[in-house]
Amino acid sequence: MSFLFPEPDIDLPPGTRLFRRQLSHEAQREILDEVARIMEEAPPLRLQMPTGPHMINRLTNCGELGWMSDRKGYRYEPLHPVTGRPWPPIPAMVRSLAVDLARESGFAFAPDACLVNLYEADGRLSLHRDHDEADFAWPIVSFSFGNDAVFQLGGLTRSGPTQVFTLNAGDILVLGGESRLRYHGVRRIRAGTAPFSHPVVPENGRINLTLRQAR
Ligand code: MD6
Ligand code: FE
Repeated sequence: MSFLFPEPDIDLPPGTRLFRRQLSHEAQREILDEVARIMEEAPPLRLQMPTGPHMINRLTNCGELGWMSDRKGYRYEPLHPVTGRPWPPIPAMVRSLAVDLARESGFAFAPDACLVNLYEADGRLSLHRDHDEADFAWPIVSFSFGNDAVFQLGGLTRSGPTQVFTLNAGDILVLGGESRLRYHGVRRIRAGTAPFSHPVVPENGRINLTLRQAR
């Protein structure tokens, strides 16, 4: 397949690849239609963190495994905690694009989990590392929809220097190799920046899909 914008427009550390505006509006709409079906089958949840408070953003999952959090900790589970049903499959187009862009970035990848993050207008995600997966040789590939996110990419320690850049609708971000365990987060959502509206994207909000290989 061909990549529309293979060169990053900012300096990124090794292992981080940003494929800007990789998805056409038509492709974004198709994927958001799939997200609507996923949300019907696997209703979004506002999860509790192991430390007690609830997360700001609601989330759901698709794939064989779904990322979960409650008082018992962070983990991957094969069943939705409320419906008891398996998570719906990862949309084929999303999965194959993620595998292709991971390979293009130098990483073998067989995603079995996809986290769907739903940001309202005041949504954000504090600085974190994704470290509940079995092998950090596998990258994480993330897709952005709706309004822009002000994304923060930090270092390998929480206090390391951070770089701030925008994730636009249609952008695909790969964190692998020496960037796999970099701290990162979403500072805020920029209202009024979505390229189009879609019933599944919250007003002035954003949707993010992150594909992982958990096992
Ligand atoms: C987000 N992304 O973009 C949150 N994690 O809403 C992530 O937490 C993330 O974009 C691992 C790898 C890429 C990511
Ligand atoms: Fe993350």
